[in-house]
Amino acid sequence: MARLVIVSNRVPIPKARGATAGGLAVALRDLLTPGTMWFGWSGRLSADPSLQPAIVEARGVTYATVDLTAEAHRGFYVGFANGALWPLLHFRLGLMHFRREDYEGYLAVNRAFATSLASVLQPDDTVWAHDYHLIPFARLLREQGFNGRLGFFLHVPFAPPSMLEAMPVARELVADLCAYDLVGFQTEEHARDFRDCAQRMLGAAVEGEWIRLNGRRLRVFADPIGIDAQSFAQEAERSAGDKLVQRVFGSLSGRALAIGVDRMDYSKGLPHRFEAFGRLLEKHPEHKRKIHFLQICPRSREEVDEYRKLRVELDRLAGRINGRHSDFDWTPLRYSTRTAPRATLAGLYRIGRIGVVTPLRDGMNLVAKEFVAAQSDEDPGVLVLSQFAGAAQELTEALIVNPFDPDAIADAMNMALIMPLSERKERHVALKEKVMRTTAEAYCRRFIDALEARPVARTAAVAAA
Ligand code: GDG
Repeated sequence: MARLVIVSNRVPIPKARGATAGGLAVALRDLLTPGTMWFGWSGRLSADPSLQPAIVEARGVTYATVDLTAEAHRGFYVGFANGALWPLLHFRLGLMHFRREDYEGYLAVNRAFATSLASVLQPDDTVWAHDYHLIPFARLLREQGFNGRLGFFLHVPFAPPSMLEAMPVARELVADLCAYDLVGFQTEEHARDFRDCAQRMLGAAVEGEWIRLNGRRLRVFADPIGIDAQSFAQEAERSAGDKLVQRVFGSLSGRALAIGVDRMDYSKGLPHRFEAFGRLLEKHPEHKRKIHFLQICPRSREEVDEYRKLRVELDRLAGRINGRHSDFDWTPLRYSTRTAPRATLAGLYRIGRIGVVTPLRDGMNLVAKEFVAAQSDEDPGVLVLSQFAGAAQELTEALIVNPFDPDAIADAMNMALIMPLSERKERHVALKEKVMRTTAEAYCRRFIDALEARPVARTAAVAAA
């Protein structure tokens, strides 16, 4: 059987120090069977990195990584990927800082990755690249002589042509994505936006899910990501009894817990959410002293200016809300920038009466699915979910809100607090059924099956191997 090679910006080598709380490692866990390779950046900066990847074997999986220079990392990761592409794809044109030299750096790192991977690739390998860091990767790997199957999945949203055109190299990016054999998006809306871009910017022909361009055909489809719902539900049930979770439970003294869990990122709508919680206490003073809001938001990408500014803003907002509403023995908003262990997180969701997931724009949002999976069937909490999270396409029984409207979020939180048990159960049964069905395993299987359905036309060896 052909080997699967996963490519992503960061490689989560087991037990690596400083592993981040990102969703990718969790989502792809099922693919990490013996024989698989995972290739990408080591997370290390060095002055003169070798293109020969460093190899670590763990449980039959090969982790192949390369270092980057500080300068390459700055242009590729801080500058172009997170300073230009991320804001663009999250509809934040005002935060998009495009610099041509960053784009050149982005291409250079993709080229270095392609050269490096080609040196360890076999001709019949199947390559699956992940996310906006690797848009030009397929074209550059093809230039190295690789003719095997190449798939790409975008974890974040895509933009319609009118928005994407603000990016000076939009055409190049769309053309580069067309060099893959299969391109997956979180929702049909994002897939359609991409097909529209290919049609409008490149004159590609679109037939259903297929794009025809320069004599090639590629498939562009929606493959919503999920979680390992069964094991997460078990983890939540187990962890609800953990010491730390019990300490939090005890500290509630019978009050309801509203919980939010997000990387500290401006796409997650945290200031609006804090504002909404303040509004809830103003508009519905009957909930005062009866609710605690816990926001867990591990710090993220602090090398990018906007993320540092967000932290300052959240500190200010949390101080204002607590200053205005707290009592000597009640602090309404608790907010922690520490990363919680996964088991603790699962237990905290389970004791949550409301899960507040209100990103301004999000590819999917796994927290919404985790919150649902963690609930008890007898006394389930209520999910308040942004209409602009990909998850809202599936989780329609949540209380769906416009995340730009703090009053609407406050009203939904009020509704969640007063919702009768029978309605909470009814919504939960429907949501849980979906989360249990659209798992990470189903997501991976759909993508790999679609990729392997593509015939390998040419069998030329990898030139650089
Ligand atoms: C991108 C897309 C898409 C968070 N804090 C802690 C912690 N987390 C975990 C959550 C969840 C994951 O991180 C975050 O996943 P999200 O989906 O919510 O968001 P992104 O990181 O922005 O992920 C997103 C995703 O890719 C997958 O395709 O859904 O739209 O933006 O699993 O639980 N985990 C632990 N401690 C924390 O403090 N252990």
